[in-house]
Amino acid sequence: MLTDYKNEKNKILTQYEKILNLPNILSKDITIENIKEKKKQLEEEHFFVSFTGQIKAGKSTLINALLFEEEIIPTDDTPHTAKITLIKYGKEPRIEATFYNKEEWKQLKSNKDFYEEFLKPDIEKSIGQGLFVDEIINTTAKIKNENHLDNLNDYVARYGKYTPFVNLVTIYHPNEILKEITIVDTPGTNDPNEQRDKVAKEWIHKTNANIYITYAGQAMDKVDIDFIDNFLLSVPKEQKLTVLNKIDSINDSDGLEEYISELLADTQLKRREVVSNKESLILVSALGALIDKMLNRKLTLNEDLEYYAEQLEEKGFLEPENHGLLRLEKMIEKKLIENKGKNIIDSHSKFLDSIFRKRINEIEQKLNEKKSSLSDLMKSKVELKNVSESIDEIIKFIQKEKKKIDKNFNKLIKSNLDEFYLLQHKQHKISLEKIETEIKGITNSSNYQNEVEWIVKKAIDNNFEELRESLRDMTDKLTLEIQEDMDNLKYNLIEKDKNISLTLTTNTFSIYAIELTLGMKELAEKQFKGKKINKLIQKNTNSWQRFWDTENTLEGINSKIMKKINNFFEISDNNMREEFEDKIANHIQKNILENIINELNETMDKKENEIEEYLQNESNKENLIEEAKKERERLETELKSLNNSKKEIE
Ligand SMILES: Nc1nc2c(ncn2[C@@H]2O[C@H](COP(=O)(O)OP(=O)(O)OP(=O)(O)O)[C@@H](O)[C@H]2O)c(=O)[nH]1
Ligand SMILES: [Mg+2]
Repeated sequence: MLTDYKNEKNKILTQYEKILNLPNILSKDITIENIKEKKKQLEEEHFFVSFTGQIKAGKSTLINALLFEEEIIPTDDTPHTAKITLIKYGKEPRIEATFYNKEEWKQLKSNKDFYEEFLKPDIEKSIGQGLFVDEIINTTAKIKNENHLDNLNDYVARYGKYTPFVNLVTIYHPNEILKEITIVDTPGTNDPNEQRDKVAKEWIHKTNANIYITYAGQAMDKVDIDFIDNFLLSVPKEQKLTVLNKIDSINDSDGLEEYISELLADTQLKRREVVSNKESLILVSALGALIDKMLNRKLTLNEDLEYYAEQLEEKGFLEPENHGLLRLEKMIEKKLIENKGKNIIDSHSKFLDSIFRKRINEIEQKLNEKKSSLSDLMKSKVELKNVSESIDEIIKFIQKEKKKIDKNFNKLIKSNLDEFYLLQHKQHKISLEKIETEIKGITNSSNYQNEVEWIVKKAIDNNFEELRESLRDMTDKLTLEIQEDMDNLKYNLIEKDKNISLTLTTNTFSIYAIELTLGMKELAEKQFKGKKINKLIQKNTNSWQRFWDTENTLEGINSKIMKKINNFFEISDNNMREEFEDKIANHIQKNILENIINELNETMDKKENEIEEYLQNESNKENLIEEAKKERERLETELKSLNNSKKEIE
């Protein structure tokens, strides 16, 4: 019955072995220790089958019949099994008792009611037998071994010498079935001792399968129903059996039939799927089975058993077909062990599968990430190329603009100055006409020189005042025009690249223009006091003075001096033109154009650096792309080899 399971188990163990030798099999969630641990779990796998039920149902008797074929674990009319008892495979029979450690003991004693009612009387009995608590309860759990089973009573039975201090008892026994299952005998669950009840119930959850024992005469009363509701409803059908014990206690077979029919008809039980049909209820006489086995082994029966043997023999319950143990054995194998085996095999197969699945998923995920990062890299490489091209374009644009600005400014200056000179010329003409009229009006020859001087000086002053006005107009206009040019440039550049920031301001020129116009007055004085016009008047009027009265040539003298003055104005016009041109052009060149060019150069430098950076990035990107491609190939190979290993192992 176990061969299938064994074959499957060995197959999985070999698979574990192979997997442990595979490179690259470990994923984030599965470590080598996990796999080893799982393998060990399977190697040592035991099915824990717990025997549960009310007190006196016959759990211990049934285990004795099933495993030991003699009375090994204590049974009695009074509640007897006081501790959880594990029965495991061992070459030689022995007992291993684990006592409570200090911490556990303290906790146990902290339940005052339990202590007063159960623990204290038991401890006192133990002390009466010469035991010292401090000797047994230590900081770490103490394990006591006995290399025979004779003194089992001392550990598990009520009033056993060590029983109050025992946490768990393990019996080792050479029965072959124990190689496959570990039996757990539990204290009766309707024990008034709550503490013991709790421990028994906890163990039901730790075990892989459960055999619930109820007994004829009192089967499936409220205690049973409560127990089933609380602990057995969640256990899958394949992992539980229900045993009806003590069938010998019902007098005739008709009575038994009737009793079972009643149980089957019970709606409460039906609803709980505890006994759905005859087969689901295993009928046994544990006592009959035990005695049968003992007699077969030719063991001597004690007085009690001798008494029961007589009665049971009379009723036929020493016959295997009547005491039903064989039926129970078969059911344990067929229903629990085989199913459980399947469950265990399934769970390990699933784990094996998950080892591959997780790793394969991991690699596939990495591969997908690589693929998408690769396509991102490609995309960004194209983007980079676009960016660098657009920067290139900006640089070219700036270079063109630089040339344009230079040319434009010169044109602007020239056209504005031309306009200004035209005005100046007109103004001179007006001044000269005024001078001429006034000179003609001079009647007194003795004061001629002074008069002329005064007239000319006044005209020059006046002239400069007028010129200052038009100079201011001209510079204002020029400022506006330059600013407009620069604003256009700024706008065009920002259109091309939002990150470009330029100041490009004409402020220095507007301030300079005010200075320039203020300086005009000074210039006028310099023109006059610089003695050029002054001397000219003196020199000419001096020699003409002599002819004033005699020749009456005033008209001639006036026209002569006017010619000189005209001439002077023309020369000074030209000088001034040169000076202005120089000053304005110089200032614009130095303070505005240079600034603009500098700013543009800086922007260009920045952009050139950006291009350099992008080019650098681009070559980095190339490298990254190469790396990503290699990694993609590597992952693809790994995936292939993993899939191959998976097929091979299966
Ligand atoms: N007539 C009869 N008596 C049985 C049968 N099985 C067990 N008994 C008796 O029932 C009493 C209790 O049996 P145990 O095996 O100690 O029952 P248990 O379920 O282990 O009880 P606790 O450990 O106290 O929970 C003992 O006196 C047994 O001899 C049976 O099949 N027929
Ligand atoms: Mg018992």
